[in-house]
Amino acid sequence: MAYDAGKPVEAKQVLIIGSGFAGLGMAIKLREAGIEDFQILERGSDVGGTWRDNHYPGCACDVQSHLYSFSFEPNPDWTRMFARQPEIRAYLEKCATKYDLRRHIVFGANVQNARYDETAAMWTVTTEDGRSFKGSVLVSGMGGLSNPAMPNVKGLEKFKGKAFHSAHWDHSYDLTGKKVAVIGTGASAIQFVPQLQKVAGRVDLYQRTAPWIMPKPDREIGQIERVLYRKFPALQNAYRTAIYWMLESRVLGFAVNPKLMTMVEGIARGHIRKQIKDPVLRAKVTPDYTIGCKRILISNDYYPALAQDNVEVITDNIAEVRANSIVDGNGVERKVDAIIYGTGFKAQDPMPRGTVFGKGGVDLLDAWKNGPEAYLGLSVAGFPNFFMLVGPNTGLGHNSMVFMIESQVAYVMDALKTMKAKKLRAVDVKPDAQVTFNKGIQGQLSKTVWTSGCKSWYVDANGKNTTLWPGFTFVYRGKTRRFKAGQYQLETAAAAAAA
Ligand code: N01
Repeated sequence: MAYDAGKPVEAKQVLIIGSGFAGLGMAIKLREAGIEDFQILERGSDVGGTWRDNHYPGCACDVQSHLYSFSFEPNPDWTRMFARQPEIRAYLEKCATKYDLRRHIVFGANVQNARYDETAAMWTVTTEDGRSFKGSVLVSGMGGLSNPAMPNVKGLEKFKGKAFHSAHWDHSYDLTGKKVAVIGTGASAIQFVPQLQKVAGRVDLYQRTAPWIMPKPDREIGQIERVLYRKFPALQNAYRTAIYWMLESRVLGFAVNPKLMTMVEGIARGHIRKQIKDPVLRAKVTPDYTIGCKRILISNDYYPALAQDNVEVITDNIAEVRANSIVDGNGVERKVDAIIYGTGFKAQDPMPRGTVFGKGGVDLLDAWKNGPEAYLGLSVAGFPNFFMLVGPNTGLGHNSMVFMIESQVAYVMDALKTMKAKKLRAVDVKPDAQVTFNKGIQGQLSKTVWTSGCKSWYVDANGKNTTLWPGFTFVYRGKTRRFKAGQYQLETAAAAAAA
């Protein structure tokens, strides 16, 4: 969408930040409801969010694509059970085109801050390049994992070779024959290390904590199967439903009875035994915490890659990075041409201080002194007309985030409907509703495998889990089906006019 700097800012009914699954899903439902008065602010130059930004070799989804897609927009053309990044990105681009969303998107709009004006009941969003946008309702579709985290390692800035984060993969740098250090062994690293191993001269893989890895039930989806899905959408839908329930059943182990994880751990141990023969390497890659405490990963090619001669798994901490080498905790120095950070994202700090200001100019981070929290993961007291998609405690370790996003979008849609019907100009969740909701969440979380004693990005420095939904996703769907007007302070347009 063209932006005319000379034009006065026109207030929209809804401003959306981000055009990944969340932002696009929100926009599609707005258009379906006949609401055209909205704008999407996107920092990149195209849609896709995390699936546009992450394009490292081997990048793929670890949730089956029949389920990791919008329920209202099935894709019979998925070529694999677990689609790879280019296909998922293309799917999102196709959604943007099909639902004619691009004319609502302002690309290159990197949000610097958003401020709520109580007098006007209006959000003003300012972008890094000084532009302003206004909207009565602000929907954040920024995602929980969009800002890369860098490791805190001595001497990092002294490194003279090539260095990049997996979320900013530099494809122009030829890794062929190079000595490459990889820091981190999370979901991203286990996908790119097998690709890297094939071309690099040597890979030094710095592992701080071994991840639990299960076999990946991936396969190609052949032409005939795809034709069948196209001809009989009910077939694909039935498959989607079956996958949903299969994944949902995993909550029983994660959150209901963590003892059930012992069986899962057995499968993961078998996976190591089958794919790695060297007992020393086996010992290095075998985790020492309950499976599920950190995100369970899936891969068929990671362990075989580690077993190759040009890969070394280093479990000693990194003591120091020098101009052309890395020194480990044992004092061993290894020369490297490049460092790739597979060190994940700032999941605990979804946004920096100075980004969102609510009533009275309060910074969201000051409202979150005890860590991020929101009512239903969507609304924060003191931040009227602000809805967070993929907000606090709505992440998943067991099922498709797209399911959660669709639940949240439905809630926001019902909020807009309610606001219109009751002629409300502002809705602000009541502080006690937020407190009660979060007490319940934290109570449930305390009994789950995620608090069984490991260190993960699910929990903050104080051991509080601010990222995951503690149970069944259908329970969340039920809670978000209707906007809970009774839990909000409602400000009518008439009362505001009379004041
Ligand atoms: O990041 P991570 P990621 N020294 O946080 C290590 C999603 N995702 O980018 O475990 C040494 O999982 C850190 O070590 P430790 C998915 O939700 C989805 O891989 O903290 N190591 C860990 O090994 C996923 O969970 C898909 O001890 C350091 C690694 O870096 C999330 O994104 C695909 C270190 C970070 O792992 C993040 O995944 C990919 C240090 N100083 C990602 N600091 C799908 O398929 C950190 N580490 C949908």
